[in-house]
Amino acid sequence: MKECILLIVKPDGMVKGLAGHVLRRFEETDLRLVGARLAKVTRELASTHYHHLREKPFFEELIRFIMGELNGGQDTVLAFAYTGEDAVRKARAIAGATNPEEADYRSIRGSFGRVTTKGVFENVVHVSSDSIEGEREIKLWFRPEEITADLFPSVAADGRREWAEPAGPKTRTGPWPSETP
Ligand code: DAT
Ligand code: MG
Repeated sequence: MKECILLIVKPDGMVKGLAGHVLRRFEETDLRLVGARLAKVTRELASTHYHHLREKPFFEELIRFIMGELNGGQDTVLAFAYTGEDAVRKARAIAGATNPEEADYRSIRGSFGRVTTKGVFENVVHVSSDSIEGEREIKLWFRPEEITADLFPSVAADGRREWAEPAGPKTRTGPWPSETP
């Protein structure tokens, strides 16, 4: 099945100089690159991106990590959108398991990730967990004009384009933070 995923080179990957390596690994697949952006990670973007983990004990550290606060204030990350057959399985195989200590040592996380003494997984890359999350995340990180393929419907609004269904499929995992009372 054709799927879409968001790939992020996280702050630890950026400071370790791994952006080129990550891109190279993805270039070796048959996945099609349809979006690329250097993005500043604000608290709002971070907590919306990880909203499904907001009840977890490690949530605050995770937000600080993706904002670059644990990596010398590295607050920009590289975000890429890919599409292709079986994209989630292919991309997550390159990334490796969530916990770098459990990841295959040939994967990016297994090769370059680490678990800090505070228990934060500095795991170099983010890859969407499934195609529903892939759609939600690409719409969160990219505007329609920044995506070079016709992935999802968009509408004209105030002279620019916006995603027709910005929150993605209705089956998304839980409400947005702004919907929480
Ligand atoms: P993945 O990034 O593999 O999709 P996830 O969506 O479950 O994994 O979690 C998002 C991130 O949160 C993950 O990359 C690292 C962090 N994380 C997840 N579980 C954790 C745990 N038990 N302890 C510390 N960090 C964790
Ligand atoms: Mg995930």
